[in-house]
Amino acid sequence: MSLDSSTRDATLRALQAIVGDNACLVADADTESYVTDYRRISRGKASVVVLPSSTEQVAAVMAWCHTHDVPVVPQGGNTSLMGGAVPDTRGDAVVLNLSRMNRVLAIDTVNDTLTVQAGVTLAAARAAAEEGGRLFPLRIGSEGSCQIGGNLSTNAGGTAVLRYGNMRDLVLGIEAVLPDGRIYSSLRGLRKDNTGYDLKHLFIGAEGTLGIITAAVLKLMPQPRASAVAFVAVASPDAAVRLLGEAKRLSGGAVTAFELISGPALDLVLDYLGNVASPLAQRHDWMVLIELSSGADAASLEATLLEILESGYEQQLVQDAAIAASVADAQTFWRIREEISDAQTRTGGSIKCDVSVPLSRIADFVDEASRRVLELVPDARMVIYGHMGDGNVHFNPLRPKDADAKAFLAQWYKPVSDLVDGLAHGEGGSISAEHGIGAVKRDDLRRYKSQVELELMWQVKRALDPKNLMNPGRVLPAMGEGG
Ligand code: 2HG
Ligand code: ZN
Repeated sequence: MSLDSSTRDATLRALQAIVGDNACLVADADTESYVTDYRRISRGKASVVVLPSSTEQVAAVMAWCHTHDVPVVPQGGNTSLMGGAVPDTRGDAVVLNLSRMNRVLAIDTVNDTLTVQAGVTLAAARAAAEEGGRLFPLRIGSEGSCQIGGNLSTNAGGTAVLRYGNMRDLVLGIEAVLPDGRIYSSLRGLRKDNTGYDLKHLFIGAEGTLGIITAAVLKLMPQPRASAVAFVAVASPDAAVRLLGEAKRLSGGAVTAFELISGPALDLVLDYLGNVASPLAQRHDWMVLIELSSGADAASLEATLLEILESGYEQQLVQDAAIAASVADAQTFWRIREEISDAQTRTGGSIKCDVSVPLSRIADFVDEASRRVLELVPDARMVIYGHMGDGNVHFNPLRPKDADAKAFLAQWYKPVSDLVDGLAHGEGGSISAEHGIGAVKRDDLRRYKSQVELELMWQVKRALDPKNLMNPGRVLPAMGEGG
């Protein structure tokens, strides 16, 4: 069903009265970037894109949409990889984008908290923390565009989860507008509060299907005094896991990041970056990027890193290593790691599987899944990388160089992702470790969640959003009876 023009006009007029004419977009040229997803895979339609500037405006928009049965798609920086932040093609939904709600509201360096509106970018939140002499530790490649509201709605992870946890672990309270316009708030900055259900967790990771997060109180951490970074060639995924064990043991908890990079992943990103050289003299099948950080001074932290690498050499886990000798070196190592995703997007034809298994199973999983995928598609480039320290890898087989991207995906996307997801599930793992479900993985949930889990998800959904207006068609698979 597409929206008739009188309904659209009525919606536009009502929203303009709430947020002002300039904060409502309808022309195709103006709405294009709000209805197209980050990977340019799905392009939907919106009746209106609305950009409120306060929680009260969000509440008024939601109340109006609720009364008039208009679906709402909440949107932050629109960097989702799963198509969860753009509307479908029906054209009846309002996209509610939070970019204008980008104020840092308060920093409390005694309570170690930062209170922000949802449209503050992750980079801006990190900068505000730094200005106050603190660290906000969430770290993901899209930090310049992604927003705190989206980070919360997807329970974002990234490269520092090993040390600091996911977004869910980094928040003390939120404010959210419910589908009917009521405002829920737990913006109190409490580290202890056992007064019944912790309702904020319903909205975190819900991808905007239960309400819209409009503000949050984030936890701040002490800034580490020093960090030390190494780019290390390892003998195998198993060697990587054992090296991580050594690093944890010898550093006493200073391992901040432990990222796996396969040979083909490094080839791809170096090709994409053009002017950046590999930190290592030779090509290797497997590498890890290790970062330590702590309250120790730089010299002792580097000594610890050396000790870890030496122990790795002795046990034949490590084949070669480059230690960053400067901040610029460390930035280059990290750039190489962080640009792999964009290198894939630009190349086209990559099958993205964002899987996690218990750390104790990850090495076997990577070996087995690689073997099985190569049996199926012998010339696929095995771009495998990511947060090995969390048991989470981006297992993203890429089309052979001379294959057409579209044809490759049409033929192999489903068989390969079903194979990889199935293996991860068989190891007690997850088919979406950190990217969420959105539209892309929605129907797969039916296979990987139990009936009880799916029923509970729908029961929560119906309790909060009985009209099914919030980000409809996302996250929850339709269920035979009553879904
Ligand atoms: C990363 O770790 C991101 O770089 C993106 O989670 C991963 O594009 C991907 O598959
Ligand atoms: Zn990742």
